[in-house]
Amino acid sequence: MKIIAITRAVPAALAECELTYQTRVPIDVGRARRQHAEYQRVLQQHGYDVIELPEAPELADSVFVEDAAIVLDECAVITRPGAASRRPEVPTIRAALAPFRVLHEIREPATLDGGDVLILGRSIFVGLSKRTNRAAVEQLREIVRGFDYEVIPVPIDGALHLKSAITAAADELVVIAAGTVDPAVFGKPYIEVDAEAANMLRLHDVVLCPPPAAHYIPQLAAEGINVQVVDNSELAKAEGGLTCCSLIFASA
Ligand code: CIR
Repeated sequence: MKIIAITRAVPAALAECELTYQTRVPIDVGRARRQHAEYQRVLQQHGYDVIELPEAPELADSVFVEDAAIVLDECAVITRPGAASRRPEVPTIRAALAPFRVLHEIREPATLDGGDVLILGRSIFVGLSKRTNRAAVEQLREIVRGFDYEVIPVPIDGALHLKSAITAAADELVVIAAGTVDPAVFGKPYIEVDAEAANMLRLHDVVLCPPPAAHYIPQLAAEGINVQVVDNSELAKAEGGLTCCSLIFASA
């Protein structure tokens, strides 16, 4: 079995990205591209088959492929991103996933960003952010009916996406940006961290974390979690985290 990681090249228009909570600061696109190449290299180093989609130069947020789809073992759900500027990203993601999964679609009036969807076992948590609404929760519930998932809406506060604020660092440990969500929702042991440290990418053998999370490494190591720091500082200026830059799934 292969594990695929779909990514997309960093676009020339990155500096015109959507921003919700952060202030716009200059972004060095060249540096963002080098960091993104390193991110892809790390995925390959851990055995993932990286498929890089061609650059969409004018779609400023198109490197954040996570938001355009949710990939489950049983199917994939093509989203309708909450920011209208991001909807043109969807057709190429749909085409990229078509060889791998039966596809379903989130439709108007629903809006959903993949970054709001956290899957823990058979639970699909959906962040009710500025990008994702209750209609999306209902549509997702209907799509996965029959696959034995529970779809659970989660109010979030002060974070762009649910996964900006929460990472499942292990089956039994969630990492939460303090004050963003009610930890009780997940029914798991948790640790609270600074907002910029909470988005980590759990691979099968390691958890990739951004530089601001480095000082939590001893705490994570004490839980038996192997951590690797990956510098995504330029894309972080566009409010992107490590999960946002890939769609990871198993393929036959
Ligand atoms: C946006 O606001 O849509 C982008 N600038 C950042 C998207 C990051 N994606 C994610 O957290 N899943």
